[in-house]
Amino acid sequence: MNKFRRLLGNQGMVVLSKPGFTWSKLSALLSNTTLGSFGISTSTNIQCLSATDQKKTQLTPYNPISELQPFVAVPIIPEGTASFNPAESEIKFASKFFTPKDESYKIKHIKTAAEIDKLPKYDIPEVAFIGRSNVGKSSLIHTLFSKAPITVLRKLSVSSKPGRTKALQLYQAGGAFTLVDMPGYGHNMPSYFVNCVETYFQKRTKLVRSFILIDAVMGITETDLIGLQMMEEMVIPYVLVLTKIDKVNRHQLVRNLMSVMNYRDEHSRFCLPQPFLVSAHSGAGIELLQTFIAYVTGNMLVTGS
Ligand SMILES: Nc1nc2c(ncn2[C@@H]2O[C@H](COP(=O)(O)OP(=O)(O)OP(=O)(O)O)[C@@H](O)[C@H]2O)c(=O)[nH]1
Ligand SMILES: [Mg+2]
Repeated sequence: MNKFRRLLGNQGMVVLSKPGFTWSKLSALLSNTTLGSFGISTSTNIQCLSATDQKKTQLTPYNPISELQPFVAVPIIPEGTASFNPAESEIKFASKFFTPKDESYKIKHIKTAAEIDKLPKYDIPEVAFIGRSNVGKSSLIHTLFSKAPITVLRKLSVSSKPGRTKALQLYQAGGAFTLVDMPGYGHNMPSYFVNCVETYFQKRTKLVRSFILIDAVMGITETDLIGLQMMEEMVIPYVLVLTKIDKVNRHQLVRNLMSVMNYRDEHSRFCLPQPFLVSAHSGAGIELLQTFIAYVTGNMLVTGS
């Protein structure tokens, strides 16, 4: 039976031990051929900050986690693990990858496809956004690319009704990377969804990281386990992103973030310890996520704090 279908019928969680994590361990793990195509891109066009850019400026409170940590008894990013904490100049630099310049660097929608064989073959790193229907995948990409031309943004259709995105949608930023918007799982899932998404993760060689979106209003639900267990079973490194943080008060956010941290600590092996908190509406956490995408796709180095 297809793995995804099996997961849909199996809401029990697989308990896996969590190894100690550091950025260097992750890089080593990712450069290991056993994970091959899911590693950090080895592209040679990594860009470095200029000498002026490199002058570290003070970090700004751009990361919603720093504002939340004082209200959470345990460290949100586990002790002994490095946090992704870029300097302000690095964040500014990363935003350029999400901004069209001229003919040489455009943000464009390049493909709609429900079958993996129809996707373009190229040497550009991809990151994929997955999550249950209505969690905010298309909205998040829309905000990441808010400076893209309106024709591109219109393609990123958003709806309060679940099941809006019906196929893989590829958005490319220059030759730097491609963001993949996926159909959501759960309510109204189209019949071809299982093959389309599962085959993508099995075969897409340029995928460097997956972002699993979790609704901050709800915390981790049974439907979210579909994607989470798929990543664990397929040995795909992924990052947890809490969406819609503008919709919750601090108390709810802490409670639902704890559900994400509990899942991470007890059931995940391939999840980055640091969750990202974002709002596609207020823009909170967006610049940090842009910087992480530019970094993980091998387009810039981040030395941070
Ligand atoms: N308040 C708030 N609402 C959001 C946010 N992100 C998305 N939404 C709303 O959530 C609903 C679903 O958003 P989509 O981006 O279409 O969700 P999706 O995950 O792409 O959904 P499917 O394509 O159906 O899988 C829309 O009504 C959005 O306006 C956010 O950060 N804050
Ligand atoms: Mg969508």
